[in-house]
Amino acid sequence: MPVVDGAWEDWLKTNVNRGCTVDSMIDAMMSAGFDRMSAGAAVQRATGGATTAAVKAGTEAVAPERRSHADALDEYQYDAAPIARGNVIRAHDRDVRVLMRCDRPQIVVLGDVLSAQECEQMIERSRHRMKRSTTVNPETGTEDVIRNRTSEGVWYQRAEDAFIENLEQRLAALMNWPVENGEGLQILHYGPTGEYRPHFDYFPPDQSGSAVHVARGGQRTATLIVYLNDVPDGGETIFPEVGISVAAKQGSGVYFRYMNGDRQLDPLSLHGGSPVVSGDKWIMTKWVRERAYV
Ligand code: PD2
Ligand code: ZN
Repeated sequence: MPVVDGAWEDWLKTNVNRGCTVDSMIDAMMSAGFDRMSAGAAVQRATGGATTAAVKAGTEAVAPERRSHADALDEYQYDAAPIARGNVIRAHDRDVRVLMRCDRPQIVVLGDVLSAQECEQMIERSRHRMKRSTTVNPETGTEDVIRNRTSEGVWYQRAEDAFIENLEQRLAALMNWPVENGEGLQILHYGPTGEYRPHFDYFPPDQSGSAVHVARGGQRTATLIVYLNDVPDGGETIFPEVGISVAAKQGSGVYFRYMNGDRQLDPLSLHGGSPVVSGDKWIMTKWVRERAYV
């Protein structure tokens, strides 16, 4: 069983501050190999003694900013996601297959988003540009290197060249969201044991550091992750609130949407990249905003 080391302490602190539920943090720790007793004890220490019952009841020991997140579990209203219906989606220059859909949270697993050649090309052109990944500090808004995210990455400018521009047009058609609302593509590489512990992709509205990000293009509304290689063991994208795990298969992808038309944010969209057990893992991520991202 793992131990609650400094990295786990950081993770617990970040997630308590972000308003995660006690249950979701215990589930995420159990998915990582802790037993229920140890996970419960660590979460209880980190929350200053809040019990599951206290969070669910919204009573004692739950700070208001944390309670608002627990309450949101009941309140998020699922409206229609923009991604097309049907089992095959025509996405600009390619037919993409729908492999699985989940309604709550809104997740669509997709096959054939990129060809094997496109995946290899994306990896090869990124390999020499990789830098250690950062995470947005919720208090300051700055990009910090933290132990919750052990990967290296590179950002591409939107429409940086014809190859990137074509992929962006395909992803925009697939997500049915304007190409100009997309952030630049990000390529991430995880080595053995590399992981991205459970988090939300949206900017937490109650954290001061979010304002600077939301000012440019608004809130993030949805994410599309495309797997650029097969990972022999580990490296799945996990949704611990609903027990879904998506295996990394070259060319496949996972779309998930977490902001509805009323600007509510879906707490069930908590997700992470589980540790790579063997081999390595390359992904391409597209985050999209409410408005044009310029
Ligand atoms: O690598 C992943 O599977 C993963 C999981 C969760 C990536 C991200 N989030 C992300 O890039 O936001
Ligand atoms: Zn994420």
